[in-house]
Amino acid sequence: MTRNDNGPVAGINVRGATLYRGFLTPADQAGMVEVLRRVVAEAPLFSPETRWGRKMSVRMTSAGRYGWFSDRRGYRYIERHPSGTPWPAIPDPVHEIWRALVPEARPPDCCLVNLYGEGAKMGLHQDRDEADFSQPVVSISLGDEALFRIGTTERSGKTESVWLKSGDVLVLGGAARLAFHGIDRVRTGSSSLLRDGGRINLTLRVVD
Ligand code: MD3
Ligand code: FE
Repeated sequence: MTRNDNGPVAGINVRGATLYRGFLTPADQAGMVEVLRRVVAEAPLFSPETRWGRKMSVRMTSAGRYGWFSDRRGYRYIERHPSGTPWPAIPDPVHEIWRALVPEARPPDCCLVNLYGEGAKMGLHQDRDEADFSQPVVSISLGDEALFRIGTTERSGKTESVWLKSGDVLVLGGAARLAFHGIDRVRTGSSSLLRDGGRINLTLRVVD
């Protein structure tokens, strides 16, 4: 990653979250897609079911000690891909982004890879399956633009929407760590980063 050679970058505040626009250069983004292709080759994408038995529109896989999983038995972290093999290691360029933006945090032990194809979205939810909410979450956007919505720690709280673009990185710490958030829609064809189109989001978390 070459992005930080020019010194610190500024983030903008979106309801307590910090958005680093274009944190990754186009070359960084292309390199990231390369390493993610290797992750997906080892740990193929799958479509989890919600606890109500509905198939999620987002396809996903993970890297790191833990992977996020969901089925009728509920949401949880598991130490193996559904095929039974351990998750691949979190790629070095992903660790570099974490260290650059949240150097004081413990290293992430889960890198969730979400792939949004045409029509995929993610309903408003909180990330609260982790043990230590003092640790931040870092989210990396690649490919097509997505309309991201973030509110407060209450489901009915006021929300704010922002388009996340390829190369943007979002840091969720402090009160924003437990904010409700989701993806309302993806602008299909807005980026040519991914050969087959769509959007990838990497969500880095400390699970233990
Ligand atoms: C705000 N992913 O995987 S990224 C998720 O784009 C998830 O795939 C979305 O929400 C996506 O759980 C949103 C931005 C994001 C990620 C984690 C957060 C926002 C967050 C955790 C707390 C608050
Ligand atoms: Fe989330």
